[in-house]
Amino acid sequence: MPDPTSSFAALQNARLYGILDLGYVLPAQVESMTAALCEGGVDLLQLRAKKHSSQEIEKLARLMQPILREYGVPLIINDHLEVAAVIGSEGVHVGQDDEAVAKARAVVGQGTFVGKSTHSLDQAVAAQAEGADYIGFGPLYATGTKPDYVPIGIHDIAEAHRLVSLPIFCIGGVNVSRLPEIISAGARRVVVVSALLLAPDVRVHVREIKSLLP
Ligand code: TZP
Ligand code: MG
Repeated sequence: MPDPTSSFAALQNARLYGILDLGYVLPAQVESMTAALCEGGVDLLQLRAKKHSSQEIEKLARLMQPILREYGVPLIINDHLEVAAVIGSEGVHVGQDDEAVAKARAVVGQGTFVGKSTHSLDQAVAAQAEGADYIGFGPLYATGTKPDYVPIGIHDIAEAHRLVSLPIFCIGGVNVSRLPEIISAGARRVVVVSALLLAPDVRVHVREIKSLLP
């Protein structure tokens, strides 16, 4: 059972949100990658697996949990609400085509935070009205991690922060070389997937990205 007080506080304080995406990481590497991301200093970590069964995702999530707990990093399960409920993850993440926030909350319980992907200002405002605890905002740039989505660019980031008081995690093609323009555009929090998972030294790369965030 997660401690909601500390996991909601961790969400508020989070700047760098990592995603352990099984499109980039083999199941056998899940524990070592989790440890590397935590040692580097990710503030939140999502398990995202578009091609794996619920059983496999549950098994991998349970391997991640003791490592994440040691570092005080909340675990967020993508899509699989029942897995999140069964393992007691700190958070769950839904997309525009997934269950509504209220339905997600009914499955996972009040103590688990619910995040939602948004791809426009209208969707960002709607996600806040729907009761999400945080939003992803993007993809800012074209990205192989979510290849079917049209990038939204960085020009709406500042307006999103004026309209939405929830934590906003800018996502999609975020990397070290783009961070300065993303931050100048108003971003305070980011999600980084492939740039971290494919880095030659994951720990060093996490530290570098964190040092560049405001
Ligand atoms: N949602 C919007 S973009 C994206 C998701 C899950 C993928 C971001 O991955 P990357 O590799 O950091 O571009
Ligand atoms: Mg989804």
